[in-house]
Amino acid sequence: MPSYTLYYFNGRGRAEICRFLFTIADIQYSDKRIEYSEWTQMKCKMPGSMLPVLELDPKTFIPQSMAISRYLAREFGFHGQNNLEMLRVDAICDCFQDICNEYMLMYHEKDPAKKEELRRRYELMCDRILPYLEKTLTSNNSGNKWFVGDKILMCDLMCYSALENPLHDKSSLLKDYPKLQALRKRVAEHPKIDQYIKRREKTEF
Ligand SMILES: N[C@@H](CCC(=O)N[C@@H](CS)C(=O)NCC(=O)O)C(=O)O
Repeated sequence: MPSYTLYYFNGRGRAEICRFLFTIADIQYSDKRIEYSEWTQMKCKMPGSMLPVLELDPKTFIPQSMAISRYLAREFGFHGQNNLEMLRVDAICDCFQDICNEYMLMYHEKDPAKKEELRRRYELMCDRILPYLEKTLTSNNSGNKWFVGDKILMCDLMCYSALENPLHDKSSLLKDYPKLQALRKRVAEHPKIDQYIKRREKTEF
């Protein structure tokens, strides 16, 4: 097994799904949290000048949060049992990621008028995607277990991690989506995830 180092800022953000995967699979990794003061110097050395980046063995640096998390999910057995299951898992994860991307654009915008416009875009995205996710979840085991098959997979972890910041912004975000709410609770109650959430550093985003 390679040695893993995950580089990201000191926040949950786009890296938290990778941390969840390491946690649930019980795999050791080095969680390198970069201060913004270090980032200016480090930026040009990272592929694409962005984070998160996964270092696999010394000096193999891979960017893109979703590519990294899919790779980890496949390596650790949390991406589904066949190509069709993986397609389903990917589609669900990309839906959560679309919400996450729109949220982050809005969150980082400083100009009040532009922020308002971005909020509208973000809310439209939620209104489009959350009903689809609720329906998709309900179609498997009446929505009372996991999104795909009978085992917790990366898409279930995404339901927790990708919605953390949006729920912090608006705690009633899932009021019309009881199955998604209950799924998040099941994920949070998984013994390894529960321990991790209790112990992890409290960060702003
Ligand atoms: N599509 C990429 C986006 C990566 C990205 O935008 N990362 C931001 C942090 S969330 C970043 O590196 N910002 C630092 C900068 O732009 O200087 C991914 O999902 O990993």
